[in-house]
Amino acid sequence: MNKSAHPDPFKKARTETGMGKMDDQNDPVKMVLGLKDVRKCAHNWKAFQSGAEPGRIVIPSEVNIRDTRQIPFEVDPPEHKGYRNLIEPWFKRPLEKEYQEKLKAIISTIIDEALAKDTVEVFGNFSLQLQSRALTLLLNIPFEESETWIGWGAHVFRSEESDLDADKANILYNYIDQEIEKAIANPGEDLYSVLLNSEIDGKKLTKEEVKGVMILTFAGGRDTVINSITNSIAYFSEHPASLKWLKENPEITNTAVEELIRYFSPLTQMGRVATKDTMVCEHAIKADTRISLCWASANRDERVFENPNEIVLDRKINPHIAFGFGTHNCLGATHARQIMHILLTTLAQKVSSIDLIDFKENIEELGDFKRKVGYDSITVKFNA
Ligand code: EMZ
Repeated sequence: MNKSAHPDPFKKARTETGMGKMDDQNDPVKMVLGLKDVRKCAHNWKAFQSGAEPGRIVIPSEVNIRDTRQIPFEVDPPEHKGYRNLIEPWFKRPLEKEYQEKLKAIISTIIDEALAKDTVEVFGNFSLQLQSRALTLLLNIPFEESETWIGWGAHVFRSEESDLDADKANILYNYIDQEIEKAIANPGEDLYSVLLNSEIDGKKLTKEEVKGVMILTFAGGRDTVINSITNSIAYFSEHPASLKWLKENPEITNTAVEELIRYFSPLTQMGRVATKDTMVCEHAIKADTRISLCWASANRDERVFENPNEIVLDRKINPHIAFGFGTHNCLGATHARQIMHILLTTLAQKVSSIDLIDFKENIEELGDFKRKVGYDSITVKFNA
Protein backbone atom coordinates (compact mmCIF):
# COMPACT_ATOMS: atom_id res chain seq x y z
CA MET A 1 0.00 0.00 0.00
CA ASN A 2 2.76 2.51 -0.59
CA LYS A 3 3.22 2.64 -4.33
CA SER A 4 1.51 6.02 -4.41
CA ALA A 5 3.53 7.40 -1.49
CA HIS A 6 5.97 10.28 -1.92
CA PRO A 7 8.63 10.03 0.79
CA ASP A 8 10.28 13.16 2.20
CA PRO A 9 14.00 13.11 1.37
CA PHE A 10 14.72 16.39 3.17
CA LYS A 11 13.81 15.52 6.76
CA LYS A 12 17.30 14.90 8.10
CA ALA A 13 18.86 18.03 6.58
CA ARG A 14 15.84 20.15 7.49
CA THR A 15 15.86 19.14 11.14
CA GLU A 16 19.66 19.14 11.54
CA THR A 17 20.72 22.34 9.76
CA GLY A 18 17.71 23.73 7.93
CA MET A 19 19.71 23.79 4.69
CA GLY A 20 20.71 21.47 1.87
CA LYS A 21 22.90 21.92 -1.16
CA MET A 22 23.14 20.71 -4.72
CA ASP A 23 25.15 21.48 -7.79
CA ASP A 24 23.42 22.52 -10.98
CA GLN A 25 25.55 23.03 -14.09
CA ASN A 26 28.35 24.54 -11.97
CA ASP A 27 26.01 27.11 -10.47
CA PRO A 28 25.48 25.57 -7.02
CA VAL A 29 22.33 26.03 -5.00
CA LYS A 30 21.91 26.32 -1.23
CA MET A 31 18.48 24.97 -0.48
CA VAL A 32 16.33 26.51 2.25
CA LEU A 33 14.29 23.70 3.79
CA GLY A 34 12.16 24.88 6.72
CA LEU A 35 8.78 26.49 6.13
CA LYS A 36 9.43 29.63 8.20
CA ASP A 37 12.81 30.21 6.58
CA VAL A 38 11.45 29.65 3.07
CA ARG A 39 8.73 32.20 3.73
CA LYS A 40 11.20 34.70 5.14
CA CYS A 41 13.49 34.42 2.11
CA ALA A 42 10.58 34.52 -0.36
CA HIS A 43 9.39 37.71 1.31
CA ASN A 44 12.82 39.33 1.11
CA TRP A 45 12.93 40.06 -2.62
CA LYS A 46 15.54 42.77 -2.15
CA ALA A 47 18.13 40.32 -0.85
CA PHE A 48 16.93 37.36 -2.95
CA GLN A 49 15.97 38.50 -6.40
CA SER A 50 13.96 36.89 -9.18
CA GLY A 51 15.00 39.40 -11.83
CA ALA A 52 18.42 37.83 -12.42
CA GLU A 53 19.60 36.57 -15.81
CA PRO A 54 16.56 34.92 -17.50
CA GLY A 55 16.39 31.22 -16.60
CA ARG A 56 18.79 31.39 -13.67
CA ILE A 57 16.23 31.18 -10.87
CA VAL A 58 14.82 27.96 -12.34
CA ILE A 59 16.41 24.73 -11.11
CA PRO A 60 17.75 23.16 -13.27
CA SER A 61 18.90 26.49 -14.65
CA GLU A 62 17.54 27.38 -18.10
CA VAL A 63 20.14 30.06 -18.93
CA ASN A 64 21.49 27.93 -21.76
CA ILE A 65 18.13 27.33 -23.41
CA ARG A 66 16.30 30.60 -22.90
CA ASP A 67 16.94 34.32 -23.48
CA THR A 68 13.41 35.58 -23.00
CA ARG A 69 12.53 36.79 -19.52
CA GLN A 70 9.42 35.09 -18.18
CA ILE A 71 6.89 37.64 -16.95
CA PRO A 72 5.94 38.41 -14.22
CA PHE A 73 7.89 35.64 -12.56
CA GLU A 74 11.42 36.83 -13.43
CA VAL A 75 10.76 40.48 -12.62
CA ASP A 76 11.14 42.07 -9.18
CA PRO A 77 9.08 44.82 -7.59
CA PRO A 78 8.30 47.56 -8.32
CA GLU A 79 8.07 46.66 -12.07
CA HIS A 80 6.57 43.33 -11.12
CA LYS A 81 3.42 44.99 -9.80
CA GLY A 82 2.48 46.61 -13.12
CA TYR A 83 2.64 43.27 -14.91
CA ARG A 84 0.95 41.33 -12.17
CA ASN A 85 -1.95 43.79 -11.84
CA LEU A 86 -2.47 43.67 -15.59
CA ILE A 87 -2.45 39.88 -15.89
CA GLU A 88 -4.07 38.80 -12.63
CA PRO A 89 -7.76 39.39 -13.54
CA TRP A 90 -7.38 37.17 -16.61
CA PHE A 91 -5.94 34.35 -14.51
CA LYS A 92 -8.85 34.65 -12.05
CA ARG A 93 -11.39 33.76 -14.77
CA PRO A 94 -11.52 30.14 -13.55
CA LEU A 95 -13.68 31.48 -10.68
CA GLU A 96 -16.47 32.21 -13.20
CA LYS A 97 -19.34 29.74 -13.42
CA GLU A 98 -19.19 29.54 -17.22
CA TYR A 99 -15.49 28.68 -17.19
CA GLN A 100 -16.10 25.97 -14.61
CA GLU A 101 -18.90 24.46 -16.67
CA LYS A 102 -16.61 24.20 -19.69
CA LEU A 103 -13.84 22.70 -17.57
CA LYS A 104 -16.30 20.21 -16.16
CA ALA A 105 -17.27 19.12 -19.68
CA ILE A 106 -13.60 18.62 -20.62
CA ILE A 107 -12.85 16.57 -17.52
CA SER A 108 -16.03 14.50 -17.76
CA THR A 109 -15.21 13.54 -21.33
CA ILE A 110 -11.69 12.48 -20.44
CA ILE A 111 -12.93 10.32 -17.57
CA ASP A 112 -15.63 8.77 -19.77
CA GLU A 113 -12.99 7.99 -22.41
CA ALA A 114 -10.79 6.40 -19.76
CA LEU A 115 -13.67 4.31 -18.41
CA ALA A 116 -14.38 3.00 -21.89
CA LYS A 117 -10.81 1.75 -22.32
CA ASP A 118 -9.40 -1.45 -20.98
CA THR A 119 -6.32 0.21 -19.50
CA VAL A 120 -4.92 3.74 -19.64
CA GLU A 121 -1.37 5.06 -19.36
CA VAL A 122 -2.33 8.03 -17.23
CA PHE A 123 0.71 10.32 -17.55
CA GLY A 124 0.74 10.54 -21.36
CA ASN A 125 -2.84 9.56 -22.22
CA PHE A 126 -4.94 11.21 -19.54
CA SER A 127 -3.12 13.92 -17.60
CA LEU A 128 -1.38 15.50 -20.59
CA GLN A 129 -4.69 15.61 -22.47
CA LEU A 130 -6.52 17.08 -19.52
CA GLN A 131 -3.86 19.75 -18.93
CA SER A 132 -3.68 20.72 -22.62
CA ARG A 133 -7.43 20.81 -23.17
CA ALA A 134 -7.94 22.85 -19.98
CA LEU A 135 -5.27 25.29 -21.15
CA THR A 136 -7.42 26.23 -24.15
CA LEU A 137 -9.85 27.74 -21.61
CA LEU A 138 -7.15 29.69 -19.81
CA LEU A 139 -5.90 31.10 -23.12
CA ASN A 140 -9.43 31.41 -24.53
CA ILE A 141 -8.58 29.79 -27.83
CA PRO A 142 -10.21 26.98 -29.84
CA PHE A 143 -10.22 23.53 -28.28
CA GLU A 144 -8.57 21.94 -31.35
CA GLU A 145 -5.33 23.76 -30.60
CA SER A 146 -4.77 21.37 -27.69
CA GLU A 147 -3.86 18.66 -30.21
CA THR A 148 -0.71 20.61 -31.13
CA TRP A 149 0.37 20.91 -27.51
CA ILE A 150 -0.37 17.27 -26.77
CA GLY A 151 1.92 16.45 -29.70
CA TRP A 152 4.85 18.08 -27.88
CA GLY A 153 4.65 15.53 -25.06
CA ALA A 154 4.53 16.29 -21.38
CA HIS A 155 7.78 18.22 -21.14
CA VAL A 156 8.50 21.29 -23.21
CA PHE A 157 12.18 21.42 -22.31
CA ARG A 158 12.90 17.75 -21.62
CA SER A 159 13.54 15.04 -24.22
CA GLU A 160 14.91 11.49 -24.19
CA GLU A 161 18.39 12.94 -24.77
CA SER A 162 18.42 15.78 -22.29
CA ASP A 163 16.58 17.45 -19.42
CA LEU A 164 17.34 20.80 -21.05
CA ASP A 165 16.89 20.24 -24.76
CA ALA A 166 17.36 23.50 -26.69
CA ASP A 167 15.79 22.10 -29.89
CA LYS A 168 12.69 21.10 -28.02
CA ALA A 169 12.49 24.48 -26.26
CA ASN A 170 12.68 26.16 -29.67
CA ILE A 171 9.52 24.39 -30.79
CA LEU A 172 7.66 26.25 -28.05
CA TYR A 173 9.39 29.59 -28.66
CA ASN A 174 8.78 29.49 -32.43
CA TYR A 175 5.19 28.46 -31.91
CA ILE A 176 4.60 31.42 -29.58
CA ASP A 177 6.29 33.84 -32.01
CA GLN A 178 3.98 32.59 -34.73
CA GLU A 179 0.86 32.89 -32.60
CA ILE A 180 1.84 36.44 -31.64
CA GLU A 181 2.13 37.38 -35.34
CA LYS A 182 -1.26 35.79 -36.01
CA ALA A 183 -2.85 37.74 -33.17
CA ILE A 184 -1.33 40.99 -34.49
CA ALA A 185 -2.70 40.31 -37.99
CA ASN A 186 -6.03 39.09 -36.70
CA PRO A 187 -6.80 40.18 -33.13
CA GLY A 188 -9.36 38.17 -31.21
CA GLU A 189 -10.43 37.52 -27.63
CA ASP A 190 -7.50 35.25 -26.77
CA LEU A 191 -4.74 35.92 -24.24
CA TYR A 192 -2.19 36.85 -26.96
CA SER A 193 -4.51 39.54 -28.36
CA VAL A 194 -5.46 40.83 -24.93
CA LEU A 195 -1.80 41.19 -23.93
CA LEU A 196 -0.79 42.77 -27.24
CA ASN A 197 -3.46 45.41 -26.73
CA SER A 198 -2.61 46.13 -23.10
CA GLU A 199 -0.67 49.01 -21.67
CA ILE A 200 1.28 49.54 -18.49
CA ASP A 201 1.72 53.20 -17.52
CA GLY A 202 0.61 54.23 -20.98
CA LYS A 203 3.08 51.94 -22.76
CA LYS A 204 2.01 48.98 -24.90
CA LEU A 205 3.53 45.61 -24.10
CA THR A 206 6.25 44.62 -26.57
CA LYS A 207 6.20 41.31 -28.46
CA GLU A 208 9.07 40.14 -26.27
CA GLU A 209 7.08 40.90 -23.11
CA VAL A 210 4.03 39.07 -24.46
CA LYS A 211 6.27 36.14 -25.34
CA GLY A 212 7.62 36.19 -21.77
CA VAL A 213 4.11 35.86 -20.33
CA MET A 214 3.19 33.14 -22.80
CA ILE A 215 6.28 30.99 -22.16
CA LEU A 216 5.49 31.10 -18.46
CA THR A 217 1.86 30.19 -19.11
CA PHE A 218 2.86 27.19 -21.21
CA ALA A 219 5.88 25.94 -19.27
CA GLY A 220 5.05 26.86 -15.67
CA GLY A 221 1.74 25.04 -15.51
CA ARG A 222 2.61 22.03 -17.59
CA ASP A 223 4.46 19.26 -15.74
CA THR A 224 3.24 20.66 -12.42
CA VAL A 225 -0.42 20.18 -13.40
CA ILE A 226 0.26 16.90 -15.20
CA ASN A 227 2.02 15.51 -12.12
CA SER A 228 -0.74 16.68 -9.78
CA ILE A 229 -3.35 14.87 -11.84
CA THR A 230 -1.26 11.73 -12.27
CA ASN A 231 -0.28 11.56 -8.60
CA SER A 232 -3.91 11.97 -7.56
CA ILE A 233 -4.97 9.04 -9.73
CA ALA A 234 -2.17 6.93 -8.22
CA TYR A 235 -3.28 7.92 -4.72
CA PHE A 236 -6.94 7.04 -5.33
CA SER A 237 -5.97 3.72 -6.88
CA GLU A 238 -4.53 2.72 -3.52
CA HIS A 239 -7.20 4.49 -1.45
CA PRO A 240 -10.64 3.65 -2.86
CA ALA A 241 -12.19 4.53 0.51
CA SER A 242 -11.00 8.12 0.05
CA LEU A 243 -12.81 8.30 -3.27
CA LYS A 244 -15.96 7.02 -1.62
CA TRP A 245 -15.53 9.49 1.22
CA LEU A 246 -15.32 12.37 -1.27
CA LYS A 247 -18.42 11.14 -3.03
CA GLU A 248 -20.38 11.10 0.22
CA ASN A 249 -18.87 14.30 1.60
CA PRO A 250 -18.29 16.66 -1.33
CA GLU A 251 -17.93 19.56 1.12
CA ILE A 252 -14.40 18.38 1.96
CA THR A 253 -13.26 18.64 -1.68
CA ASN A 254 -11.54 22.04 -1.30
CA THR A 255 -9.65 20.86 1.76
CA ALA A 256 -8.74 17.63 -0.03
CA VAL A 257 -7.36 19.54 -3.02
CA GLU A 258 -5.13 21.65 -0.76
CA GLU A 259 -3.90 18.55 1.04
CA LEU A 260 -3.03 16.68 -2.14
CA ILE A 261 -1.20 19.72 -3.46
CA ARG A 262 0.69 20.11 -0.17
CA TYR A 263 1.68 16.46 -0.18
CA PHE A 264 2.68 16.25 -3.86
CA SER A 265 4.25 19.74 -3.98
CA PRO A 266 4.51 19.47 -7.75
CA LEU A 267 7.15 22.19 -7.99
CA THR A 268 10.00 21.03 -5.75
CA GLN A 269 11.75 24.37 -5.49
CA MET A 270 12.37 27.74 -7.07
CA GLY A 271 15.63 29.65 -6.97
CA ARG A 272 16.59 33.20 -6.12
CA VAL A 273 19.88 35.04 -6.64
CA ALA A 274 21.43 36.82 -3.66
CA THR A 275 22.02 40.52 -4.31
CA LYS A 276 24.53 40.88 -1.43
CA ASP A 277 26.51 38.81 1.05
CA THR A 278 24.01 37.61 3.61
CA MET A 279 23.06 34.76 5.96
CA VAL A 280 20.32 32.14 5.98
CA CYS A 281 20.04 29.72 8.93
CA GLU A 282 23.59 30.62 9.98
CA HIS A 283 24.88 29.75 6.51
CA ALA A 284 26.81 32.41 4.63
CA ILE A 285 25.30 33.23 1.24
CA LYS A 286 27.61 35.13 -1.10
CA ALA A 287 26.37 37.87 -3.43
CA ASP A 288 25.46 36.56 -6.90
CA THR A 289 25.05 32.96 -5.74
CA ARG A 290 21.80 31.03 -5.69
CA ILE A 291 19.51 29.84 -2.95
CA SER A 292 16.38 27.80 -3.48
CA LEU A 293 13.05 28.03 -1.75
CA CYS A 294 12.31 24.36 -1.33
CA TRP A 295 8.50 24.25 -1.23
CA ALA A 296 8.49 20.44 -1.15
CA SER A 297 10.55 20.33 2.04
CA ALA A 298 8.71 23.23 3.68
CA ASN A 299 5.42 21.43 3.12
CA ARG A 300 6.61 18.47 5.22
CA ASP A 301 7.93 20.64 8.05
CA GLU A 302 7.05 18.76 11.25
CA ARG A 303 7.02 22.01 13.23
CA VAL A 304 4.03 23.16 11.17
CA PHE A 305 2.17 20.06 9.99
CA GLU A 306 0.98 17.22 12.17
CA ASN A 307 1.80 13.86 10.54
CA PRO A 308 3.38 15.66 7.60
CA ASN A 309 3.96 12.47 5.62
CA GLU A 310 0.34 11.39 5.70
CA ILE A 311 -2.38 12.53 3.35
CA VAL A 312 -5.14 13.77 5.64
CA LEU A 313 -7.89 14.81 3.22
CA ASP A 314 -9.72 16.89 5.80
CA ARG A 315 -6.59 18.40 7.36
CA LYS A 316 -7.73 21.41 9.37
CA ILE A 317 -4.58 23.54 9.53
CA ASN A 318 -2.75 23.57 6.24
CA PRO A 319 -0.63 26.66 5.58
CA HIS A 320 1.22 24.95 2.72
CA ILE A 321 3.29 26.93 0.24
CA ALA A 322 3.11 24.60 -2.74
CA PHE A 323 2.02 27.58 -4.87
CA GLY A 324 4.91 29.64 -3.58
CA PHE A 325 4.69 32.53 -1.17
CA GLY A 326 4.76 36.32 -1.29
CA THR A 327 5.15 38.53 -4.34
CA HIS A 328 5.54 35.67 -6.79
CA ASN A 329 2.86 33.29 -5.58
CA CYS A 330 1.55 31.18 -8.44
CA LEU A 331 -0.45 33.08 -11.05
CA GLY A 332 -1.97 29.84 -12.34
CA ALA A 333 -3.12 28.63 -8.92
CA THR A 334 -6.79 29.48 -9.50
CA HIS A 335 -6.83 27.46 -12.72
CA ALA A 336 -4.88 24.57 -11.14
CA ARG A 337 -7.19 24.46 -8.11
CA GLN A 338 -10.27 24.36 -10.34
CA ILE A 339 -8.80 21.50 -12.37
CA MET A 340 -8.11 19.53 -9.21
CA HIS A 341 -11.48 20.34 -7.69
CA ILE A 342 -13.44 19.23 -10.74
CA LEU A 343 -11.20 16.21 -11.23
CA LEU A 344 -11.86 15.01 -7.68
CA THR A 345 -15.60 15.67 -7.87
CA THR A 346 -16.00 13.96 -11.21
CA LEU A 347 -13.82 10.98 -10.30
CA ALA A 348 -15.83 10.50 -7.11
CA GLN A 349 -19.07 10.59 -9.08
CA LYS A 350 -18.09 8.36 -11.98
CA VAL A 351 -15.35 6.02 -10.76
CA SER A 352 -15.73 3.41 -8.04
CA SER A 353 -12.17 2.12 -8.04
CA ILE A 354 -8.91 2.30 -9.97
CA ASP A 355 -6.64 -0.73 -10.45
CA LEU A 356 -2.94 0.08 -10.50
CA ILE A 357 -1.28 -2.13 -13.08
CA ASP A 358 2.19 -0.85 -13.74
CA PHE A 359 4.27 2.27 -13.15
CA LYS A 360 7.66 3.89 -13.44
CA GLU A 361 8.51 6.62 -10.96
CA ASN A 362 10.02 9.96 -11.93
CA ILE A 363 12.79 10.65 -9.43
CA GLU A 364 14.53 14.03 -9.38
CA GLU A 365 18.23 13.91 -8.53
CA LEU A 366 19.02 16.93 -6.39
CA GLY A 367 22.58 16.53 -5.11
CA ASP A 368 22.35 14.48 -1.93
CA PHE A 369 18.58 14.25 -2.28
CA LYS A 370 16.43 12.06 -4.48
CA ARG A 371 12.82 13.12 -4.70
CA LYS A 372 9.87 11.38 -6.27
CA VAL A 373 7.97 14.06 -8.13
CA GLY A 374 5.57 11.78 -10.00
CA TYR A 375 5.60 9.06 -12.64
CA ASP A 376 7.16 8.76 -16.07
CA SER A 377 4.37 6.35 -16.82
CA ILE A 378 1.58 4.69 -14.87
CA THR A 379 -0.97 2.27 -16.27
CA VAL A 380 -4.30 1.81 -14.53
CA LYS A 381 -7.77 0.49 -15.14
CA PHE A 382 -10.69 2.78 -14.24
CA ASN A 383 -13.79 0.97 -12.94
CA ALA A 384 -17.23 2.57 -13.10
C1 EMZ B 1 9.33 28.21 -15.43
C2 EMZ B 1 8.84 27.52 -14.20
C3 EMZ B 1 7.81 28.33 -13.51
C4 EMZ B 1 10.29 27.31 -16.18
C5 EMZ B 1 6.37 28.25 -11.66
O1 EMZ B 1 7.38 27.66 -12.37
O2 EMZ B 1 8.29 26.26 -14.52
C6 EMZ B 1 9.21 25.37 -15.13
O3 EMZ B 1 8.55 24.16 -15.38
C7 EMZ B 1 9.69 25.95 -16.43
O4 EMZ B 1 10.65 25.09 -17.00
O5 EMZ B 1 10.66 27.90 -17.39
O6 EMZ B 1 8.24 28.52 -16.25
